[in-house]
Order: sequence, then structure tokens, then C-alpha cells
Amino acid sequence: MKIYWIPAQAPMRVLALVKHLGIEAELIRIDPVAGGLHTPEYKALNPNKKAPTLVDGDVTLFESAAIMAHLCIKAGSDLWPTENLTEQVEVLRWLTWNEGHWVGAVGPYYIEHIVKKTFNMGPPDRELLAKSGKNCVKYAKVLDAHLAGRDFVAANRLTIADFALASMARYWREAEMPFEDFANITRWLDGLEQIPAWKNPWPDEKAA
Ligand SMILES: N[C@@H](CCC(=O)N[C@@H](CS)C(=O)NCC(=O)O)C(=O)O
Repeated sequence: MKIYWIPAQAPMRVLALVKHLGIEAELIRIDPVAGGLHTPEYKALNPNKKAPTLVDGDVTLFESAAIMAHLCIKAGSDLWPTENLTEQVEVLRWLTWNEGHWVGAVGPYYIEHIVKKTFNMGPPDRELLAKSGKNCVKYAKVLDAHLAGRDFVAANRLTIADFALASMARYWREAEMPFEDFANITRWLDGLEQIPAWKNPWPDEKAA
């Protein structure tokens, strides 16, 4: 099994899961700055020219949520529930909410503060961020209310929905996301940091 990754939040979710479940995979780091996502070979695997991508025998997948589900099924892990379909629908709801709302809410902060720093793309656009607060707060209210009395997003235990929703939000302090009034979100994020594979999702240097 091969997993193509770059040091960014969507591949990070998948790498954390690989580590957490102890899955054997060849982890292939791509250099996006050197055009690694735009080669004909890579585009044949992922026409979006994004990471992550998984190749497992005849199966080639893009989209981190689908890749995480595939990995759980392979490893027999209920981080993607396959026995209890009510739980599966609950996880699916939050994965969908993530792509439909949450990524758009926290994404500007993540991109301006974290992506730009990682890839030497200059300072954050503070004008853009000033316009992003309202949308971020709108959806943070939804998530914070849901997390009241809960340690995890779905099914009362760790699922791939937690890794999906937390992958940008975990940087909330350095990315200046307006979460000060959302104690349930910050408690949930701090709780996830206790999971070793989440705290350090990246492959060892020699494997990277
Ligand atoms: N919804 C996709 C997002 C994939 C995505 O946007 N990947 C980013 C990294 S987080 C990427 O490859 N960016 C490189 C680029 O746009 O050049 C997923 O979950 O896999």
C-alpha cells in the first residue's frame, strides 16, 4: 500500500490514522513546491493535483475521508463504524459537515498562518482574516454546542470524524482562530493531543 503525502492537514489526518492503527504502508512524501503534485504520473492517480492519495492494489483513492474509511475497513477498526450503521451515519454527518462548512470556517486561518509559513509563502493576509471571523464563529457555535458534555464528535469515542474536524482546528492558537469563547472545542482539541499518533502524526525523518 502506498500513501502520497505533503506536510499539510488533509494528509496529516491519514498519516495519524496509519500510525494510530499500526498500518504498514509506504509513505511517499511529495514536494509540492517542486511541482510534485503536477507530474503526469501523479495526476493519473489524483487529477485534483492534491494530497493525500492512496494506492492499495487495484484501489486508487483521493479524499482523505474516503482513504481513512478504507484504512479502517482494512485494519478492522471501528474508527469508521461498519457494524453499527447508526454510528456510521453519525460519523458521515460530521465528515460531510466538515467539508461543507467547517473547512470553509477555519480554512482561511489555517492557510494564512500555517500553510503560508510551512511553504514560505509570505505573511498572513490580515484584511482577508478580518472578514473571516463571522463565518468561523457561526460554525464554531454549532460545534461547540454539540461538544458540550462530549469528548468526541461522534459515537462517544474516537472516530475518523475527530481527525477530520481537528486537522485544521488543532492549530487554533498559532492560527489565531477565534475560539476563546468556545471552551468545548478547545477542551476536545486538547484531549485529542493526548493521543500519541495525533500529537506526532508525521513519519520518522528517514521514512519521510
Ligand atoms: N478534500 C481533500 C483536500 C485535499 C487538499 O486540499 N489537499 C491539500 C493539502 S491539505 C493539497 O494537496 N494542497 C496542495 C495544492 O493545492 O497545491 C481531502 O480531504 O483529501
